[in-house]
Parts: sequence; structure tokens; C-alpha cells
Amino acid sequence: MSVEEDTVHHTGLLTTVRGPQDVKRMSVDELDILAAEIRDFLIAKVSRTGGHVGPNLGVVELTLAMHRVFDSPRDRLLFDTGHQAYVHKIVTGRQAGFDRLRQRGGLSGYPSQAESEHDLVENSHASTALSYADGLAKAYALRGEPRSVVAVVGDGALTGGMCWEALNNIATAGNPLVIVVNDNGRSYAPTIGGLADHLSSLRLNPSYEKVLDTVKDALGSTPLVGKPMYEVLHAVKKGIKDAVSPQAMFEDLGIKYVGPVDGHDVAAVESALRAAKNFGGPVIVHAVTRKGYGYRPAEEDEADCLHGPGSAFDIETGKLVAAPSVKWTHVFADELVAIADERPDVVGITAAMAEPTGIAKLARKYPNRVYDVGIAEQHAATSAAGLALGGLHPVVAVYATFLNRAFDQVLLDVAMHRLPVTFVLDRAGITGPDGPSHYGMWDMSVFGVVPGLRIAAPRDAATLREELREAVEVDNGPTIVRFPTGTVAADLPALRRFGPVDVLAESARTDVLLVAVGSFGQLGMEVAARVAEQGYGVTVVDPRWVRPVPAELVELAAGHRLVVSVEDGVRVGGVGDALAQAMRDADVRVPLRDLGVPADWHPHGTRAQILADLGLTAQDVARDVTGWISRLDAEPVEPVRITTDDAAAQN
Ligand SMILES: Cc1ncc(C[n+]2csc(CCOP(=O)(O)OP(=O)(O)O)c2C)c(N)n1
Repeated sequence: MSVEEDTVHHTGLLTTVRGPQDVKRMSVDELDILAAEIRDFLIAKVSRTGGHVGPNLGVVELTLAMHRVFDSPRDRLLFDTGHQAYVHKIVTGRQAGFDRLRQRGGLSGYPSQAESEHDLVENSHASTALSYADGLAKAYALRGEPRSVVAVVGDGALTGGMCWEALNNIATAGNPLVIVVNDNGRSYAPTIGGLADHLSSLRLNPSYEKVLDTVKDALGSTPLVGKPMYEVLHAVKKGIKDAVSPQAMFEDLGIKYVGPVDGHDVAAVESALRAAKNFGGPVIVHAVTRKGYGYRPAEEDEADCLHGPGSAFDIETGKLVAAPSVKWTHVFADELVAIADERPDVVGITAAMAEPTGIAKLARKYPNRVYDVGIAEQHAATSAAGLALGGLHPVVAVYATFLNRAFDQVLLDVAMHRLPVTFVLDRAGITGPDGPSHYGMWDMSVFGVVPGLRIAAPRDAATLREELREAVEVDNGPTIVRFPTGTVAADLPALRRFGPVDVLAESARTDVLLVAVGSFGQLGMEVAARVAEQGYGVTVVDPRWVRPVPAELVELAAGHRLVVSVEDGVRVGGVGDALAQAMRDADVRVPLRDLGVPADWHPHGTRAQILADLGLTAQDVARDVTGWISRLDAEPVEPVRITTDDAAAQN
């Protein structure tokens, strides 16, 4: 953005906004200026911290209108997924926090109860808002409280099954409730599926023609947007051949439909919302918006309209400032394509995240071997079961945090049938700026209880490639390959392999067996070096396959005086816990200390900061290990020696 453009909108209206009442008293002209100032503000702030810029630029007018028509916090405003609540944060007095958005101690990237009474739920996983709204509306009806409940939900989030379960109930209950469908035609990429087609068909009705015209006019006078938006909307319209009765689907359900309305026209959205508020039953307001509206690099970003740059970006280009590096995701994506070249039975599944998970690379080479199922992780798992029953080997690539939703599907639909499905969990462990609901720290515990499921935690690029190949070779049950977020560290070669276990470091003394899970391999090496300075010998191992617990790991444990495990997942039911159980079962009485993530809600920050808070740095672990082993010197424990066969018999 040029300096000139940057100053155009700075008439200072935004600085007068301390709460929703300040937006309520503005004139329509002032609102237009305020909307432009909010866009400048968002672009300026988020370009420094990273965050969900595209989605928030698309809901500026929508959010202003909501705060004018409804009285938050008395009326309840819910944002599905929660990634598009920045404008709501600005309106509710949190402007100052944007300098430290998503940074430790700073503003959360999602709604946060601790931040404001205007944030009722702490969400970041999609497709829940309608269910919360259903319950709230029922509660207020029963308690006789005349409050409005409003839920904003994107067309992407609407591909999630919970939304439809909620709609079914909302329609039956008949309570007053306003559902604002924020239809920008996109999840990250264009939203897929029958529902998306249906929403597009809604745009074919005569009032949509009017919306298109209005949007066209607005674009003419909005320098940053211009023709592309009109063309995109129009192309969508032209592409739909079969006009079906548009509102029918919702109205058949028993939910009143209002729209479509131009979501960038505050007055139009406002009048639709007022009508909806006064209706006295469940109403859907269908708002057509443009993701990234008003910021050309976002609007023109084919991949995802600058959905959520993870770190600072250049305002002119929208490109990340950080130098590109090789990410775990890239290594996975490349290897998957290599495997698919050799194995025609290998197919990919993504839940609306083809680019972020790397599955897009496979889709580009083999478009008919990748299925984007929408934001539908449960369906992804059971659909994968179907693919496997049909003779294929599906690779389901999701963020670790999102597979939690599909526990029952993994357990009963996949594992009970011993089906060969590989789940690839990206962003496992502590992820950082997205905060507690995005941490992928439960997977090894939650899925560790699934019979017959094998879990691999690679430590570097070489082991990721290798373990992915081992996973897709398994033909009698599901596998998980999990790895963290960010740049993959340099390869750390093993000294030797014992069963599936890689021995990374050994010494003449066998005081401590350090079990370094996944990407903690390098930390293990540093710990060993530090502890060696205190005169103790540490054997560092990477189990590679953490579930089931390798018998060889138990055998190694038996040959040391102390076992310490360190993992990037919750301690309860984690790798350390499972190893302790396997050792008890094998009557190995060597003491074990398990280091990991306490089962708690850990705040957002960088991954390094959170790991440091949890004592998961080489320095902290070395200090702990030295303390524990030197205390054992005071009360020595005799190591018990058993063989691999003994350990296997117990497992
Ligand atoms: C259960 C779940 N799966 C995946 C995601 C990742 N995700 C975040 S936003 C998003 C797209 C949302 O699209 P939409 O609801 O249309 O909102 P938009 O960003 O387009 O405004 C996805 C897939 C998520 N938050 N939750």
C-alpha cells in the first residue's frame, strides 16, 4: 500500500471506537470510512504478526452491522471457527492488543473469554457455532430471558456435519436465532461439494442479480478491489446450469431464509439483520462476501486469499518476510508423491486443507487420486475406511488437533476392521501462536489406546520419509505418522538400529536411557552431552514407532539405572506412560521419569517459548536428569536384565 493510500482513510474514526455503542451512533457515511480504516488497521497490524487477514477483511461490514443491530454482550454473537473475530475484537475495545496479536501474553487469534465479556466461547475448530447457538437459544427460552443469539458461519464451515445436525435441531426447536451465512465461496481453497454448489445456486435468484449489480457498483468505487471480484462472482453464477428453487432447502427445514445480501453493504446487512431479529424464529441471513476484500494481494491470492499467513508479511506483495525453508509438510508432500508414483493404490484425503497439509502436491500430479471432503474429519476417516475396503491405501493428511474429532471413526470404523489407512498428522505437539485449541498434543495419548494402531514419530526428514514408507506398507491395520510444525531440522543419523529403535548416542557408562520422541532427538543429543559433563553416561534412543511400545525399548530400559522419556504430547497416556506400563508388565524395575506436556490449557506464544515454559529445553532436561541420577547414587537400584524375548512375551 502506498503512503498516500495509507493516509487516505486515517480520519481517526477508528480511534473513537471503544465499544459497540460507538459504532451504533455513526452515520452510514461514517461507517464506510470506519470500514476502510479497519481494513488499513488490520493489514498494518497483521502484516507484522501474521494471522487471519483474508477472512477478517471479508467480514468488516458484516461485523459492524451485527454490532449495530444487536446489543453484545447481552445479545450473544458467535463466530464459527473464530478465526474471523478480529473485527469484533476491534469493535469491542481491543484495538490496542493488536500490536501483540498471537504473541505471548498478547491478544489471542481467536475469541477468548479472558479477554472480553463479548467473547462467550473459545473456539477455533470449525462447525460448532450453530450447536452452541441452539443450546443458548433453548436456555434463554427456558429461563425467559429475551436475548438474541446470532451465529456467523462460513460456507466452508457449513461443510462440517455438526452444522447440519444443529440446523436440524434449530428448525425443530423453533427458537429465535439468527444464522449469518458468510458466503465467500471459499474455505482455504474454493469450498467443495454439493452444499457449495447449492449456495452458488442460491445466487441465481433474482435478488442475487441485484446483489451482483450492487457489488459491481461498489467495486467501481473501491480502488483496491476493482473488476476481479465481480468477475469471480459472475463466473460462479455462469458456471451453474441447473437453477433449483434456491431457498427451498432451508425453508423446507423450517428455517426462514433472507438473502442473498451484499455483505459489504453495511446498510443492506443491517436491514436484513433487523428483519431477522424481529422475525421471532430461526432465520438464515445469506451474505455474499469476498475473502480478503479491499486488499489486492489477498483477493488475488489464488491459493487461499491470504487466509492466515503464519508470520509477518510484506504489505505490497502479501508474501512472507521470513526466508523460505524446508518444512516438515514439504518433505511429506514430496515423499507421498514418490510413493504414489510406485503405488497406484495409494490415494490422498484432505479435509479442506490441501495446501496446508501438502496433499495439494499429490492432487496436482494425480487429480483423480485425491479427495477433498470439506471440513469433515469424521467423514474423512470413515470414507478412508471405505476406500480401504475397496482395495486402496488412503493417506489422510490432517492437522493433529483436528483428528481428535474423529476418534470413534478411527477406533471402530477403521481399526476394528483392521483397515490399512495411514493418518498423517501435521502440526503435532506444541504449535505456538494459535494457542491451546490448536496444539496437537493429545494424539499419542488418545490414539494410543486404539487396538492395532501403530504410531510413528519421525525425528527428521530422513526418518519421516522412511516411516511414511513403512506406514503405507502396513496392510493389516491403521497407522499414524505425526510430526511437528515448521522447519525440519538437519538429519540426525543413528549409530545403530535395534528392532525399530534407533540408538542415537551411547557411552561406556549405561546410567541413563533417554527416550527422545520424534523431533526431540536433537534435544536428546544435547542433554547427553551436558549430563556427560557431570560424569554420567546417557544412551539416547529414538523409538521411531512409539505404539505399540517396542519390546526392544523395554530391553534397553532394563540395561540402565534410570529411564527418562521426553515427548511433545500430554504425559497422561503418552509414550512415557506407555513405556512405564510395558516395563511393569515385563517386571523391569528401573525407575522411569516421563517428561512431556501437562494436560492443561497452555497459552499461545512461540513454540520455543511454550516448550521453555514447560521445562522442555535441553538445559532443563539435562538439569532434571542429572538431579535424578545423582539422587539414585545415594540409594542405588540394581538393574534387572531381561531379553527381548521376555519383553515381547509381556507386550
Ligand atoms: C475442525 C476443523 N478443521 C479444519 C480447520 C481449519 N480451518 C480453519 S478456517 C478453515 C476454512 C473456513 O472456511 P469458512 O468457514 O468458509 O470461513 P472463511 O475463512 O472462508 O471466512 C479451515 C478449513 C478448523 N478450524 N477446524
